[in-house]
Amino acid sequence: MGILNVTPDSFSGDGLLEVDELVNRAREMVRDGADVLDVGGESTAYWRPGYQPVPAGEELRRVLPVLERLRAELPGTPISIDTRKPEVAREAVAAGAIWLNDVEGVWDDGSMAEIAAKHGLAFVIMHNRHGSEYRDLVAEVRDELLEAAARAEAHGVPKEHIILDPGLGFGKTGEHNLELLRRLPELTGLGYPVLVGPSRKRFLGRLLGTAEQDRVEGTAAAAAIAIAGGAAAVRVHDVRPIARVVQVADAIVRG
Ligand code: HH2
Repeated sequence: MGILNVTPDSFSGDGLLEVDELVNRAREMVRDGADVLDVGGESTAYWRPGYQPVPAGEELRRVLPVLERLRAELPGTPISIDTRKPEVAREAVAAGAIWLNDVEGVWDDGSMAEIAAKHGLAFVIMHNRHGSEYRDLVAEVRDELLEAAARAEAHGVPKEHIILDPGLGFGKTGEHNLELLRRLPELTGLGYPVLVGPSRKRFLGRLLGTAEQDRVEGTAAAAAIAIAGGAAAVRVHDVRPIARVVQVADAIVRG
């Protein structure tokens, strides 16, 4: 999954607001091996102190022109909308998105699941938590993901449309992220495909002492371990190198 951030403030420094540049980046990602493109109009930095939230209208002004161009110019590539707002999800679907990626999916009250059910979308439920206190990290992440999946199914999302994501960096310390990657088989064995998003994240920067744009090798290590741990997909900024890493890791592990 290639990341297309239509934002001025994404943590990784890759955000763009210019539609032509985003479409060119999307083409390149598809050429380099991305199977899905994830378009987001609000940085998940929204939980940081002092962050100015992006109203739905502004988020839509950012993402709709990109979605429309991608639908016209890359018709064979599934497009995902990365949003936590139902009103954005609805319009994004009308503009061609067929995946719904909700970083607050684990807290969904049914509004997102109903949109996913009504339109037959793939629904990514990401784990998230305020604070990073756990008694038993992997068990709690697993149980909260399974509860959210059951709620989505109760709202009509077919089981085979649900994808789970441990939410690296969301209510997790660096150590938590490493443990989730190390113990990923405990999540990938639950009967749902698992998506993992390690790309350029701070836990890699802490280990390597490098800035966001200099974390591709760290992302590669995490992506290979995720694939070896049974992940079905990884969400990344640097598609060209990581698609190659994933291809080889997959061939080694799955034959
Ligand atoms: N991480 C980010 C955003 N969305 N979605 C899923 N399913 N999994 C993730 O790990 C995930 C996500 C944060 O990364 P990015 O989009 O690069 O940054 P920002 O939110 O600052 O734009």
